[in-house]
Amino acid sequence: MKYFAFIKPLILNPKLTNMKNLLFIALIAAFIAGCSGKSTGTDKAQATAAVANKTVTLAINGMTCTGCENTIQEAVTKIDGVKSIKASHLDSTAVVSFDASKTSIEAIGAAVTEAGYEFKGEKATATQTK
Ligand SMILES: [Cu+2]
Repeated sequence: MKYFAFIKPLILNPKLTNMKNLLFIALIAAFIAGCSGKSTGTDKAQATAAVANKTVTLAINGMTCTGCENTIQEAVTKIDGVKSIKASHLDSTAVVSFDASKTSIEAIGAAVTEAGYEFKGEKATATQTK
């Protein structure tokens, strides 16, 4: 808890302990919590391989920040058969691993479009994993 060590003197200093500072501390805590809980989609990648796993890089336009990445990751993760997704607003891509017997690039693209971004199709060659 290195964050707590930083916050502790702020809490213990009586001069600083007023409502404004408590609010400030709460905002810092919320910010830290928000940043560390970011990579939800990628954790699924560890659950290894069913039958027809496929990993593709998709081209997606319209992402401007990590919030956009999260929006797309959440939308695509909901699709049955999607194993993992890592979106990058810097590259305008999303690397998606999915079970091709359960879903398709088309279905993933539809979810991206529905989330409000421009799906530009597959970018790199598909990798077949067993
Ligand atoms: Cu954004």
